[in-house]
Amino acid sequence: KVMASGTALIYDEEMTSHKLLWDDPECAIEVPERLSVSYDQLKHYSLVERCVEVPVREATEEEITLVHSPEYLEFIKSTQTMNIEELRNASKKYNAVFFNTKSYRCAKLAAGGVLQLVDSVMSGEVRNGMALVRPPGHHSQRNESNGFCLFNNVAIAAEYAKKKYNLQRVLIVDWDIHHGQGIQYIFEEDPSVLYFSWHRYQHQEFWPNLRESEYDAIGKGKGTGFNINVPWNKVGMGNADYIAVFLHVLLPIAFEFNPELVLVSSGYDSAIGDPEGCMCATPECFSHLTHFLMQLANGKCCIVLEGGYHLRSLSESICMTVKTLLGDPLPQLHGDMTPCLSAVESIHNVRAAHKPYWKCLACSDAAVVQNASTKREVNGTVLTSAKTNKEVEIETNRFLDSHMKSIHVPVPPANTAAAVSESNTRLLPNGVLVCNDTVELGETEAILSDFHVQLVKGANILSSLGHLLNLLNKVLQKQVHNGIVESPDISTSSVVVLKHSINFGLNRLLDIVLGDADRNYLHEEGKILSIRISEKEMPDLPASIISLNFNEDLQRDNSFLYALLRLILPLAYSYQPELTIITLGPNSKLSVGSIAMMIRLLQSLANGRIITVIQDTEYKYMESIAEALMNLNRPGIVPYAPISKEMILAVEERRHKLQEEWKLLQCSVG
Ligand code: X5A
Ligand code: ZN
Repeated sequence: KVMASGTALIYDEEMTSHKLLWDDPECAIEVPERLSVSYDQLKHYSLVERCVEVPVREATEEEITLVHSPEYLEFIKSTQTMNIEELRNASKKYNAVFFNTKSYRCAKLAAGGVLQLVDSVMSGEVRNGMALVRPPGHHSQRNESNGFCLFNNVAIAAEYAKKKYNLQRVLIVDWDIHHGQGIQYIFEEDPSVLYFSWHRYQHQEFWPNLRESEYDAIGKGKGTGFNINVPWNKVGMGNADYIAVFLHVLLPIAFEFNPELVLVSSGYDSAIGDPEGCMCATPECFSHLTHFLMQLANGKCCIVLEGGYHLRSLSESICMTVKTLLGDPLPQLHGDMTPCLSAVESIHNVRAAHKPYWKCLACSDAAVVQNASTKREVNGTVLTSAKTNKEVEIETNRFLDSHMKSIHVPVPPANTAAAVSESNTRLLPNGVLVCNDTVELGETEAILSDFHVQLVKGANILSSLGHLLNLLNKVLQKQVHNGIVESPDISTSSVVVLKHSINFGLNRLLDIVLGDADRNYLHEEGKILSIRISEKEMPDLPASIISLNFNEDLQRDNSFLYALLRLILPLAYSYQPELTIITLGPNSKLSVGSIAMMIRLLQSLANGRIITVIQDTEYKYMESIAEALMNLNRPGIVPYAPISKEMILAVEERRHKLQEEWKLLQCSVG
C-alpha cells in the first residue's frame, strides 16, 4: 500500500463575506481579514503552491443535522432574508454572535470545507491538511450559536467521518484559548470521540465562565474518561507550558486511545499577542504541537481554524502549522523551557482526575516533596501586562518582525543522506541521497588525530569513518537535514561524530545510545547530554550520563513510548540540542516501529538535524529508520499493549531524580 503524501489547503474568499454590521466591541475582533491576511501570508512564504488546493462546498442539511437540531438549522437559514433590525435581534438571542445575510452561506461553506478536508485525508488523496474557514465552530451547540460560532464545523466533521468511514476512534484536539464547550456537550457521553481542550480559565473568571470547563469534567456515562480539560489559571502561558501539557497529558492518553483520525480545533488566540488569550506561545510552538499530532492516526491530521485575533500572530502561526504539515524541519523553540507553577498544578490535577481511566497514568505522581522556590511563576513577558490591545498589537508585531526572520530559513534541498554498504542501499526509500564520497584518508587521519584517542584499529574502520565524516559535514553545513550511517564499530563512530561536531562549533549535542554500545563517554562540559537505554547496567558510568536500564523486551511498543514521552522528550526539550546523534547497537530489544517513532519524534528538535549510527549487524532497522528520517509515515505503534510496571518504575524513578535540574520533567506539585 502506498503511503499518502501531500497537504490539502481549503480556503475560499467567499467566507470573508460574513461580517459584523453594527457596533459590538465583543464581536469586533472576528473580522474577515483573519482569513484573507492568513492566506496572503501563506502565499508570501510560497506555501500555497506547495499544497493541494481543495475547493470548498456547502455542507448539506443532512450533514448539519448530524449535530444540530432541524429547528436550529431553520432558524439560521432564516437569517438569509432578514433586514438589519431583524439580524440584530437574531444575534441578541445568543452570547457573542453576529449575523448578516451571508452568514448562513458562509457557515455552510465552513462546515462543508472541513468535510472536503476530511474526505481528502480519509481517501488517501493527501496525508493531511488545513482548512481556513469562518465562521468558527467549537462554541456552537445543538440548538445554539455562541462565541462567534454558528455550526460546529469540527463536531460535524467527526460525526461525518465516523459514519462515512466507519471510524471507531476520533481524537479532537482543541488548542484554541477558549473552551470549546460546544464540542464537549456534543460528545461528552461518546467514547468514540476523545475531546481534549486547554483554555484560559482563571478559576472560572474567564469567558464563557463555565463550571464544566474545569479539569474534573471528564465525560459522562460511557464517555467517562474521554473528555480532557486543561484549565489555564493564569495568563502568560508560553511554549514550555504548552509542550509540558502535550508530553504529560495529551500525548500519553492519545497514543493509548490510538485514534484513526485527528481533528484539530485550531484557534490561534492561544498565541502571543492575542487580545483574548493574553498568552505567550510563539508561532513556532504550533509547529511542535502539529508535529506531535502527525505521529498519531498514521499521519491523518485535519487542522481546522477556529479563533485567533491578532492578525500577524495568527497568520505566522498558521504558516508554521502548514509548513510542518508539509514536512519541513521544525524551527527550534528558544528561551527558558521551564513550565510555570500554575501550569504544573493544572497538569497534576488533570492527570489525577483521569488516572482511573488511562493505563498510562497509572503510576502515581507521588507527592514529591519539592522546594516551591524552584518552581517558576508565570512570567508572561511584557506582552500581557496592563496594556491596551493597541499597544500589545504593536509590540507583538515588533517582536515578530525580528523573530520570524530568523525562522523562515531556506529548506535544505535534500532530506536524508545515507552512507551504508552497497548491499544495503536497496533498503533505502526513494529520494535518499546515497553518499559514496568520503573524506580523503589523509584528511580523516588529520581530523582523528585531533581527538587524542586511540580510535582506529584497521583500514576498514578508517574508510568507514571517511564516509561518516563526509556525511556529517553535509548535515553540519545544512546541505541535508539528517543522515544514516552504517558502521562496523559504532562506539568509535559515535565518538567521532560528537568530537567533530564540537570542533565544528556546536555547543549542545543530544547523544542517545541504544542497546550494547560499550564506549567512552566524553567529558565536554555540558556540550553533550548522553542518554543510554540498555539492558546492561554499566558500572562506573559518569554521573552526568542518564542511564535507563530494564530487562524486558521492548517489542512491547508502549513501554518504550512511555519512556519517550515521559523522560526522553522532556529532557531533550529542556536541553534544546543543536544536533541529535542516535547510536543503535546490537541487542537493543526495540521493535522497528518503536525506533521509527523515536526518530520521528526527535525530529522536532535541533531543527531536524539527526545523525543515526547503526551497527552493521542491525540492518533490519535500516529501512524504517530511513523512512522515518525521510518523514514518511508508516503505520507505527499498533494495538495497545499495556506498559509494563517495570518500565513505569524505571522511568518514574529517573524522572523524580532529574526533575529538579530538567524542569520539563515536572508534572506534580509537592
Ligand atoms: C472562536 C472563538 C471566542 C468568543 C469570545 C467571546 N470565540 N468573548 O475564539
Ligand atoms: Zn477562541
